Amino acid sequence: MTSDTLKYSSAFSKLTERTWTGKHNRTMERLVARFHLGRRAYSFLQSQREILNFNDAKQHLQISPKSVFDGVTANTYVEKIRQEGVAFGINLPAPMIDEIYQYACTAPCYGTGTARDEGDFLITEVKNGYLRGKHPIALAEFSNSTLMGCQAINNLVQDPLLLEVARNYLGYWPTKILRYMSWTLVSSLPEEQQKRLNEPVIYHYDIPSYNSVRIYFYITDVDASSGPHIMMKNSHDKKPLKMLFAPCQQTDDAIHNYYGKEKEIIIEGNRGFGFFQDPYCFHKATTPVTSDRLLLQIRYF
Ligand SMILES: O=C(O)CCC(=O)C(=O)O
Ligand SMILES: [Fe+2]
Repeated sequence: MTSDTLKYSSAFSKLTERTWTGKHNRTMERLVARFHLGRRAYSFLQSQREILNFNDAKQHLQISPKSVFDGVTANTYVEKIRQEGVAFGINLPAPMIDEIYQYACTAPCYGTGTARDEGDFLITEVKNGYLRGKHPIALAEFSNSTLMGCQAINNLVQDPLLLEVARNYLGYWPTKILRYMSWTLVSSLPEEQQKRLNEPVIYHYDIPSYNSVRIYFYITDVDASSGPHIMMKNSHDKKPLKMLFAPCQQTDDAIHNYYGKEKEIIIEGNRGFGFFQDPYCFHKATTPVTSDRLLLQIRYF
């Protein structure tokens, strides 16, 4: 063996060992998961690991006996996410929406920019785009641990239908699940400042892990003027090389020029409206003009 071959074979065995043992190497993860093929390879390795270790695969998950979503089957969503990077047609029951909304009004959240220095605050302390009258604010986020205090969200995390979609899309039972919720707030700040305070308003794709899928639920009504989520259909598995090797953020022009504006989906929906998404697609938030938007996400890894 030449010294180069030795180098490559040792790098490869390190990668497979890390993947199999679950040891974390973020740089490797970001490199591998950038590519559709890298994510598929990871899914394949995980699925093999499950076969060898069957009883353990979902031991860490608490799966409810009954889904809160009636009359829907997981594979319709899975196929759609594969084809387009997104799947619609799932709605939260009204009592759950109320419970999550109430929780968001009374649980601590945190801001970005100078608002971050204030630590935790309640959303009722934000008025006209300012926290406590001093700090401009465009995004307020809830941590996974804060959201663990909301029973409705915990029920969703254990929902068998959502877990089945995640399992069938990823090819293995999720090894980690995170809750995330955010308010995007009406703001009259200049666009550049909004981008600094709420970075997801810039087109981007996420590389949260070797593979991942998400469910999003609007908890407030969302129309074109109240901060709809926007994404580019099919971009989860179709990216030009120059975007794959560039930072994850792109300008609107670059995205529109490559994919075509007609492929862009502006996602509007009433409170309770849900959709699955592959986070490796190009997507972005928008700043609401008329009313604040509350969005819940469950992220499967
Ligand atoms: O708030 C949104 O609509 C998008 C958020 C986002 O890009 C993310 O959570 O990765
Ligand atoms: Fe994102």
